[in-house]
Amino acid sequence: MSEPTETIFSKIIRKEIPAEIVYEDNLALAFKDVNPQAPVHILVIPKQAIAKLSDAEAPDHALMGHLLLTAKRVAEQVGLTNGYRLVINTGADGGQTVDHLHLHILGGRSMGWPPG
Ligand code: DGP
Repeated sequence: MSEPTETIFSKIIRKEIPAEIVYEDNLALAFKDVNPQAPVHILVIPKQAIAKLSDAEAPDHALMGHLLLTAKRVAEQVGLTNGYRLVINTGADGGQTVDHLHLHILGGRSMGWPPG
């Protein structure tokens, strides 16, 4: 398991740099992706600095569930009634570029499969 590190998302959580926040509670934050890959592209992150999904452990069980339900709630909030895709890029082969666990909510268009 890697040590949690300071990332750009840590600064967004602390409101040290701006982000278009669409939802916040004591455990999670959701904000628009700066480089959207779909008409709606929102990131849901834990406030706790878990670097990646493969670092999550049994004590994070409830938090992981909270993140999924938060993604569902945010998707409803922004009107993705026709469906959406959730993506968790994990590690180098997963294409993860920011070492703070995040769920991508992608919507507003029909998604292809398989992903690249
Ligand atoms: P990933 O490849 O799964 O690690 O995705 C990281 C995402 O984070 C990528 O889609 C772009 C987004 N991102 C990176 N830096 C910032 C930032 O400073 N602000 C916002 N809103 N999004 C960012």
